[in-house]
Amino acid sequence: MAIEFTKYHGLGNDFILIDNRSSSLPVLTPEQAIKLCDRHFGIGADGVIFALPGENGTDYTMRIFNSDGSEPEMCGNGIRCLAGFLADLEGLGTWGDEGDKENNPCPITYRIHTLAGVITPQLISDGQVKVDMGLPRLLAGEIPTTLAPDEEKVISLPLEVAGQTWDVTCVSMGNPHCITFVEDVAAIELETIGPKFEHHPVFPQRINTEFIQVVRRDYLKMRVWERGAGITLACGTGACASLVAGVLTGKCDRIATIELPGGPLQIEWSKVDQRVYMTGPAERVFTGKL
Ligand code: ZDP
Repeated sequence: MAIEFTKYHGLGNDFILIDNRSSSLPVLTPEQAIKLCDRHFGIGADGVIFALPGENGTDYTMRIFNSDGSEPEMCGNGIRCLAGFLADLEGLGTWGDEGDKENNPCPITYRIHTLAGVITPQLISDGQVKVDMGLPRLLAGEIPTTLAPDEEKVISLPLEVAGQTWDVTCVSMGNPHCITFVEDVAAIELETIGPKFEHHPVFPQRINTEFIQVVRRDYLKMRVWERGAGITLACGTGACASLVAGVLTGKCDRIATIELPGGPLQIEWSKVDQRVYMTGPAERVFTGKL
C-alpha cells in the first residue's frame, strides 16, 4: 500500500510528516524511518513525525522518530510542522496566506498529546506558529542527569568533557538538554565535542547539547548537537531550554530572539504562568508517495 508523506521544515530542521490518523500505532517502524531519513538513499530528513488520533481528550497525538530510529518525547520545530500539516489535512490550506484575509482561518489552535504532555501550537499567520511548550523541568532527576542530586537544579555546574571543564546548565522541555555558554559559538568543534556530551555517563537518556553565545540580553546565538540526529540547523526545544538556562544564570531576558544556523526563533519564558512560548515558521516543501 502506498503511503503518502509531506516534507516540512522549520528553519531547516526537516521532517517527513505522515498522516497516521486512522491508526494509533505508527505505520512505519523505526528501521523504515532510518532509511527514509537517509539523505542519499532515502528522502532525507532529521526525523519522521506521525499525526495520530488524539488521546486523553486532545485533538491529535504526535510521535516522532529521530533519524537514528530513537524516539524523543518532544520536538519543538517538529510540532510547528505538525500544526501546518494538520491544517493541510483538514483542508485549511490557506492558513499561511496573509494576502487572502477572507479565507485565512487563523488563528487555529491544536491540542497535541506528546510523551512530554499536552503541547498547544497555534497557527497565527504568514507561516508562523506560536507554541505553548509547557513548563520547563529543572530538577536533575527529571532531566535526567546524575550531575546533581535528584531534587536539585543543575545550574552552572562543572562537567568534564574531552579533557576540558565546561560550565553547564541542564533543562528538560520534556526532552533533555545540556546548555553551555561560550564566547564564540563558531569556535566550537561541534562534530567532535557533540557526541561526547550526548553519550556522557552523567546523562542516562543521552542529551541534546546546545552552545550559546550571548550577543545581547535579548539576542542569543545557538549551535546544537542533537541526541539521535547530530548537527541540525535548528532545534526548537533546544532554543527554549537555552533561554530558560540564560534566565537561570542571569545572562538574558525572559524574551529573546535565538539565532540558529537555519534562522531565528522568538522565545519567551512567561513570568505570569511560567510556561515557555516559541514562535517560528513551518514550511511545506513537497509531497510524495512511498
Ligand atoms: O530529544 C531528541 O532526541 C531530539 N533530537 C528531538 C528533536 C528535537 C527537535 N530538533 C526540536 O526542534 O525540538 C525536533
